[in-house]
Amino acid sequence: MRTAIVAHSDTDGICSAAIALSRFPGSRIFFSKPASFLNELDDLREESLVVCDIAVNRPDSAALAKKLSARKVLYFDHHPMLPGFKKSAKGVVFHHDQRVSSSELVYRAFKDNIAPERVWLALYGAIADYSDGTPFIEEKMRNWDRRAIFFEVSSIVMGIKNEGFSDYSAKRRLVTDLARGMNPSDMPRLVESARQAVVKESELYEQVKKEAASFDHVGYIIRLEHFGFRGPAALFAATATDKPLGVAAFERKNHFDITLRARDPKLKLNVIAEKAAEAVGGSGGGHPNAAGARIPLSKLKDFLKKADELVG
Ligand SMILES: [Mn+2]
Repeated sequence: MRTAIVAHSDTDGICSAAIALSRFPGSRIFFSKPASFLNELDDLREESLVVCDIAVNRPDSAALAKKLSARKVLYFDHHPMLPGFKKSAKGVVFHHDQRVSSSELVYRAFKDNIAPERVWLALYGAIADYSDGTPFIEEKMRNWDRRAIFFEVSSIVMGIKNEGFSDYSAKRRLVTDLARGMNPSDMPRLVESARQAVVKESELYEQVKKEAASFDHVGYIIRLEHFGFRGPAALFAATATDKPLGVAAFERKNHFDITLRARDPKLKLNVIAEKAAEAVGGSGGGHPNAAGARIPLSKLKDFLKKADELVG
């Protein structure tokens, strides 16, 4: 049976896909997003699917459950999932745990059938997704030089922020090479790309330091150029204004794309993003420590005020 691997295109998704490809060599690799996954499924002719790190989009969940039930599917995810989804997607095998990265979930499922060194991919994906504090990952980290592991993680996390590695075909090549046992630092030009991204990120900090504004509890920055640095932009907005919550708002054609990060680990950013966005007619969500929202263009101030209230 032919297998397709469908993954989120961030480092956790790439590492998840590479572990899955080690398990099912020859599979085709696709990248997708929650909002487009339902439609993109129609382009896949494979009967068997391994889905990695793709959150279920709430409005699509019933239709998605139905489409997935018609195939043989292994679904690995760590995003919040509607309780009814797992039941209605009959026959789909779920590996779902919000406390761990997708890479950890995929590795644990396939570890007995792949090279033992593929555990590195689980470590890279987990660290990239800020999910390396789990008992499983902590135990595995003890076997290796954590400084070398972090070098590899930085090479891929920062490297894919630049053009040349940010498109799907470049990422598909990374998945293939990682599945063959190459490390991020072995990939031609990836380390140099990561270095350039680090330079851009420090320029970004200088810009945020100059331009960030704030409410009582929220530092924010709008109209930044580097869309690929949303997380750091939001975090730097909090740091530069000395506030617990940071927001970066990117103006798109018809809406603002908002990213939230916090310096205070107690803040539940997915809850803040969802409530503040819904209060202004938008939508939001994500993880407790990394969240985002999409809101109407005219509602930025209202969104920020609401987020400010929710923190205070
Ligand atoms: Mn993930």
